[in-house]
Formats: sequence, structure tokens, C-alpha cells
Amino acid sequence: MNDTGLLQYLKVHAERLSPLLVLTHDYPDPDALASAYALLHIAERKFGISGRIAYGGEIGRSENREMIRLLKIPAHKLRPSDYRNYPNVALVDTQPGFENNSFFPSRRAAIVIDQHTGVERPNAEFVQVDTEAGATSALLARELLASGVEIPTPLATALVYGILSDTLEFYRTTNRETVEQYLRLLRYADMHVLARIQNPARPRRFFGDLAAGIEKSNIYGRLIVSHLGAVEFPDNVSQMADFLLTCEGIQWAFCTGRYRENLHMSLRTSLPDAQAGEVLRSIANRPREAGGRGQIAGGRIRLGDRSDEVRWDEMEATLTDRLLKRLEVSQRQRVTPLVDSSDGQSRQNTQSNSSDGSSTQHSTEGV
Ligand SMILES: [Mn+2]
Repeated sequence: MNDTGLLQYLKVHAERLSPLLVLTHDYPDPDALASAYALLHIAERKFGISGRIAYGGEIGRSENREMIRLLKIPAHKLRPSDYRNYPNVALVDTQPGFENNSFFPSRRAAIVIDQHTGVERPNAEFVQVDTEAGATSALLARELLASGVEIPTPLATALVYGILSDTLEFYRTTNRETVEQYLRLLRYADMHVLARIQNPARPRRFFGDLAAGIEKSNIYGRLIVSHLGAVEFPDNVSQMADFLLTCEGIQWAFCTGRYRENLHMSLRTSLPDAQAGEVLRSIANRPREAGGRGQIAGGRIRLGDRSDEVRWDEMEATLTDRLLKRLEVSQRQRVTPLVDSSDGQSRQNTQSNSSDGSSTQHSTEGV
């Protein structure tokens, strides 16, 4: 990675690049939002390039809404006219060929800054892809610190949160440089505001969806699977997968959720050397429709009309079957529900079940 690559590129092409559309994936997470915020700040303050941050989908997670609100991130829903009004597009935390954004695959981007493994080199003038970075925010933090522009507290707080959330508080990265950028930014960040973002008020529906998701979870050896059905927002799916992965004895978590015409998928693993992206692409049977890195992967399959319930059910079952095969979960492995609430006298039974350790003991073999 070239230290001054991005800054040099912006400097040389400043006039031509303005106005610049900074595009994230459709359901931006903290890393994507912080990266976009930082790129726009550098472009505006250092090089006089005006711009706009846009995303194609929806922001569902309460943490992400709170982040935008408290840090005043000027992120907007993409308008059809944006591509006309902004001939130059920068993609952050995603790439032109990826299915998780609303960029035209055929169009050439001006800038791509990302941490994900792509199938091919992104079609863009300037490309900075570093799969070792742990978070795209770490790449932008480095550029920001090198640029010498003033670093406002909300921006530093956003980048700190982007790094923390994408790396799961550094659980998912061992990259020393990422830790270093993080520590350098900390002095500018407001940790109290960050704590408020990380503990937002959540709508009541969130708890209902959480309960339903847990109830639908099945354990196969070291794999846990939950098909959530219709979800309020696609990012419920990744949130649930992250959460289920923390179950004792579990090494893989797979969740799906139905949103509009797509079945959204998230795969997570705690195994450091696993290739979750590759596993998800192989079970989805569509190399382009799933992206990801070693321990986290996401994607979506377009199924169209939701009234054809059988097709959706079948797709979910097929994905589970393929995943069981791919991860070589033993055929002898018994399926156990994560929680046993079928009998209605829940509490006592659940407790006696968990004290005999039935589900966690089974999970020590297979996968
Ligand atoms: Mn990211």
C-alpha cells in the first residue's frame, strides 16, 4: 500500500473530481459510514472537492442510526439523479462488482477504497484494497492523519467506532498498524458519545425479532443456523449472526432474512484461518453474489415475488444442506434447537436442559 497514493491522486485530479459522490454499500455499517465521512472530509478540506455521501438501501440498526445522528454524518439515501449530477463516484468499504451496492457494474469508478477480497481488480482509476487492514476505516484514518487537515471530534469518533465494530473490538484482526491508527485517533475522539452510540435506545420490535430469531435457531455440531424469515431491515441478519456466534461451543453461525425481493445471508466463524467468503459463495452457487473475508461474509440472493413461500422455504433449506456438506458436519450429528420453548413451561425445563449440557456437548464433534 502506498502511503501517499490517495492524497496524491486527489491533489492531481481535484478540479476534475468535484463534485464527488461517495458511495457505500446499500446497508452501511459503522465502518462504511466512517470511511465515507473521512474521505469526504479529506476531499473537501484538503483539496476543495465538494461531494455527497450516499447509500442505496436503508439504515436499520439502532447503533448506526444513532451514529449518524450524534456524529452528524451527512449520509443520504441515493437518488436516481445522483449518477447524473455526480460523474465521479468513490466507493468505500465495497467495490464496483459487488452485489451489495447500487453502483452500475459496467461503470468505471473514480476511487475504490476497501478491505474486502474481490473476485477481480475493481474497475476504477484509483484503487486501494487492503485485505489485511481489518477495517476500511483504518485505511482512511491513515490518510486523514497523513493529510494534516484538522480532525474534528465527530469524525475521529466515527473512525474509532468503524475500526472497533468491523474488527469486533480487535478480536478479528491482529494487524498492528490498525491498532496504531486507532490509538492515534483516540485522543481526538469522544468516548462518551461513542458509548451512547454503542448502547442506543432500541425499538420494541427489535426485541420481538431477537426472540423469534433465537427461537428459530438450530444447532448442528459446531454450526448454528437461523432463518429469520421476514426482517424489518437486512442488517438484522448480520447482527443476529454475530450474536449467535457467541454461543458456547459454536464455531460457525449462518443466518438468512427475507427483505423485499432478496434473501439476505450472513455467515460468521470464529476460526481464524477459515474462508467464510469462499464458503458462502460456494453454497450460494453464485460467485458474485457474496462477498467477505476470512471470518465474516454476507450476500443476497434475488428470489423475486415473496408470495411464492415454497420457493423461499426451499432456498433456505437448500442453503442449510449445502452448508452442512461444505463444513462436513457429520451426518450422525443430531439437530438441536438452541432453546427449547415448545412445551410452554419453559423456564424450568430450559434450565434443566442447559444444566445437563445437552446441546453444547454434542457440539464438540463434527464440523
Ligand atoms: Mn468494512
